Amino acid sequence: MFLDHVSLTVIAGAGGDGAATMRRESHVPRGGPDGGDGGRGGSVYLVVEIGQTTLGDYRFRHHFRAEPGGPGQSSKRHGKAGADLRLPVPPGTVVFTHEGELLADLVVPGQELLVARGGKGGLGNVHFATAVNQAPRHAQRGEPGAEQRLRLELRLIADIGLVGLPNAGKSTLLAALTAATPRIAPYPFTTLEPNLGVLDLEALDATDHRRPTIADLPGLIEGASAGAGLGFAFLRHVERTRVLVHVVDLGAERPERDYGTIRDELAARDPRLLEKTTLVVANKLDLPGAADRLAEFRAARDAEGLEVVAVSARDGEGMTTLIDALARLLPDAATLASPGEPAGVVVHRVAPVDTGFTISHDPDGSWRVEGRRFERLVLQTDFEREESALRFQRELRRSGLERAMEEAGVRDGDLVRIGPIELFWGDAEAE
Ligand SMILES: Nc1nc2c(ncn2[C@@H]2O[C@H](COP(=O)(O)OP(=O)(O)OP(=O)(O)O)[C@@H](O)[C@H]2O)c(=O)[nH]1
Ligand SMILES: [Mg+2]
Repeated sequence: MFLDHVSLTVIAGAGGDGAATMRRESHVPRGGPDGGDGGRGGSVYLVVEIGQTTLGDYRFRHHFRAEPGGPGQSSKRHGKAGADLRLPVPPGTVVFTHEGELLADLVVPGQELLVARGGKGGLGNVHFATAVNQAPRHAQRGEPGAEQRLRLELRLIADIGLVGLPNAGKSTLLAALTAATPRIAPYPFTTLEPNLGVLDLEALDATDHRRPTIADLPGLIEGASAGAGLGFAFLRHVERTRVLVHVVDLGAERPERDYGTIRDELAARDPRLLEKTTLVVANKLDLPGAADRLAEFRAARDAEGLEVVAVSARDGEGMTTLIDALARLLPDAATLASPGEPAGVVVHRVAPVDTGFTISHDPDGSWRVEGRRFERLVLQTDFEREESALRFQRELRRSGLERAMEEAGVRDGDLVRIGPIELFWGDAEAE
């Protein structure tokens, strides 16, 4: 069974712990903290790869974990960074959170989406030495890696989509138009997953270099839009094609009704599908009675403003006319080369920047600052470097935190906790 949507859990690597080691060398007069930082955990990305056409890689495995960062070492050595994990997905993969929120629409080969960020490495104890505490035993633990449950849905990006009832001859038509070799059989539901082929327009017109892709979709039946048959999962692919080719079996008794069934299903899925550029292919013209039904069928389509091309896919009859019509209906080469609609739309959910903070005074006389921005800031600051520490101070001033702290009554030398870090207020400038 063709895999059209999958659920998976991606887990980034945790950051390595910072080390809390002390220098102990006999010839060094005073020891001191020398614990290095933990390495960053590996992140998980989805990467669009052109060779991929299904989500089959994720059929049996649903959990993917990137490597954790290594722990920091003595002598200020940093832990090794965890390797990132890149999961290949086909173009046309739409990424949702488990809750159904759209994260991204991946259409361009090479496009990458970060789905779980690796944890930051913990800071080693070298960062926590202050004028007051010169031998801190405190080191940060690595940040846990982000974990996310995702739902991936594949919406094929084909230029032309073949739709029709089962057995109408869609696969036969794909085989007649392209080098694809889909399974063809005299019973319905032969095609269980989309087949793709490339139409070589140069074969007919040497100056036409376009190479549109054609998707042969599983047959739709009445009720497909409500989940009947296999077709439902594939209706979503139809939304992305530039031209719909509606294949109708004129060898069957009631082509008008058959045609109407498919149009109704398309409309039930999305009424805009009826507005899509559509070419109607009247197939199996070689069968007895088919030619007699053609005139009436064509007249009805004329009234709707739809073009009909009569063919026998089996015998290859009418293929030139059909290719000519497709060449006319398809967009120019430049547009064709760009991804199908929604053209290149990539929606990344951007977390709102949280600049707020709260200050509280603990009973033991210490202070606590809470606020995502500052918790990150301390994690990113290398307090051992004077330049970084000064930049950190400037940031506190610029953000208004310093003033707010002073208004709250903080004094030089007070202990201030921000996230997992403890600082002594004002000591960096005192030094
Ligand atoms: N006589 C005749 N038979 C055809 C023609 N085109 C297709 N067929 C036959 O119709 C049957 C169904 O063809 P398929 O191409 O498998 O039909 P399909 O629309 O792909 O069917 P599903 O995959 O089940 O949706 C096969 O036996 C084909 O050989 C045609 O032009 N003339
Ligand atoms: Mg088929």
